[in-house]
Amino acid sequence: MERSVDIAVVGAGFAGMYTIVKARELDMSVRVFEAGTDVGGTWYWNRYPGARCDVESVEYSYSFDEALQQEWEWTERYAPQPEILKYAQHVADRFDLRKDIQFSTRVVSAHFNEDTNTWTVTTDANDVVTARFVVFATGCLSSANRPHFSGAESFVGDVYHTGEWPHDGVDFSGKRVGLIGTGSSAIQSIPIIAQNAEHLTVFQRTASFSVPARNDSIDLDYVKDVKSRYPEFRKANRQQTGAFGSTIRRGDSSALDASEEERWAEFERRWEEGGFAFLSSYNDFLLRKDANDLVAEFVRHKIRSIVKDPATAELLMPTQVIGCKRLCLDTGYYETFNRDNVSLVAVDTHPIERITEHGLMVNGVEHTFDVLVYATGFDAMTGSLLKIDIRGRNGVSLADAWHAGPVTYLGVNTAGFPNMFMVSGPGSPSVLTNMIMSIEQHVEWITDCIDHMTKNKLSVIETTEQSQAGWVAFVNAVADMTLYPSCNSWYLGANVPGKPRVFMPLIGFPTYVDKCNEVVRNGYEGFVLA
Ligand code: NA7
Repeated sequence: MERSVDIAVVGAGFAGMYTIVKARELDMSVRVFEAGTDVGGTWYWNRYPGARCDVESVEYSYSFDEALQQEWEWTERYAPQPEILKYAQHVADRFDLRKDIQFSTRVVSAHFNEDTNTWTVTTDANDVVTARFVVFATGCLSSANRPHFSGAESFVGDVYHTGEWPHDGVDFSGKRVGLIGTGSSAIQSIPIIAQNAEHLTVFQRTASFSVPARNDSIDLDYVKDVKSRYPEFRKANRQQTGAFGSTIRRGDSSALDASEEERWAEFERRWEEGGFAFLSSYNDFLLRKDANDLVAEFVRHKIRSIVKDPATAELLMPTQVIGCKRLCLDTGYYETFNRDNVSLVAVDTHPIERITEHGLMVNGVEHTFDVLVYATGFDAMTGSLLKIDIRGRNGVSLADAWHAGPVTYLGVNTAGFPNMFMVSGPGSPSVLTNMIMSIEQHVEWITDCIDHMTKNKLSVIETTEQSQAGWVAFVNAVADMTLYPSCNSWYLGANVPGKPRVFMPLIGFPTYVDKCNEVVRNGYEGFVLA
């Protein structure tokens, strides 16, 4: 392998893979480092039972190659993890991407050298590579959050984290399982683990809102229709706030303007339809608390009607604003609590005290099990970046530059870190969108920028403190117009103790794309090029 490349990339998920495609178009050398043994990123690691995408299959895929999108066949409305991983592997084969990827290699540091305007990237395999540009394609949900509980080492059984699941699966039959967390990963895996295990005890700190996914075999007539107009379909999706769901009927009036009967009938229809369409019946659920209360109450009513034991139903009742944490889509989640082999333990007012040899203690009571599953989520958006020793000008570390929370301009660059790009970084729409659409837009913007620099013989691009301060203020001002900041979500970093509380993603994909394009039209306004 070359010791010097044009572009060094960290991560071979969908972002890293597409960066190879674009770098080759520019005739630039590229080296991708990937900790896993194959491509796929998030979908390589998250192999827990029931893992599946919550964006529909025909949308959660690359759009950059017409032949690719025509030839690939999805089998379900929402693709399961193994199928998405196969898709990523298919793309790697089709475009011969693996020859530019070094697998089983974790990047440990990336330092900017001010004399040469290059980056030196080092890995745990003792590689030292010099690159003109470094692209962090490290993913938003890739750094597992493992809360520290005292006594954790004393537990004698097997321990798993949903985001780092063993490749050959886990057989829970005959086992008593304890599972911590009730976010999306838990809500997808609980129904399946419950079918397999002797007993499942779920430890819930905050009840989540979940609506039926209504996953099914894919509708082949729908696929045929989409494929007959794929570019147009993609364009329509890119015009949506979340870059997906152009086929969702979106109500354009306030929930408060409808009569109670109309509203209830509409909520019922959406509940039957399944998926994120549920929150699109009216236009103000994330803008007005009184509108939000109406739809939240409908879900609570559903929980009461599904869960037979009133005390369990009461515990499962979410109290926060619906949608301010990502809405979960499930298959039989609430129904699972009607099983005799499933119990629910609240750990909100009485948090988990400690882990013991055979279980864990809550409120002085020991709950015992053979296997412990952490479904405790991720150090989202910043975790994977801050695990790497990234140093920019004057040897300043990214961790120091971001000590009060991540600061970026457009979510692609941060002041003091020249020629460094982040794909779907904090401050970009990323996790609030169909990630693959966001990834394509970012990778294209970044590689166009690199092309511009090469053609104009420029060696350095970096944003300024002023540009990023303005951008962070803008991201927060947009969030503050909504109910998003009202609960303790990972969007705010609230799930990781000690993490600065800052709303990280930008709401509104189309406006963001317009802004990125305007920045380019104005000669990379907000950046300094030299
Ligand atoms: P989430 O959504 O962050 O869920 C993690 C869950 O773990 C959540 O219920 C947390 O409760 C719980 N948790 C975290 N730390 C603790 C401690 N210390 N004690 C008890 N419970 C804890 O992660 P997921 O993996 O489910 O989903 C992440 C995203 O992936 C999801 O939004 C989709 O976009 C796909 P909390 O709510 O913080 O009280």
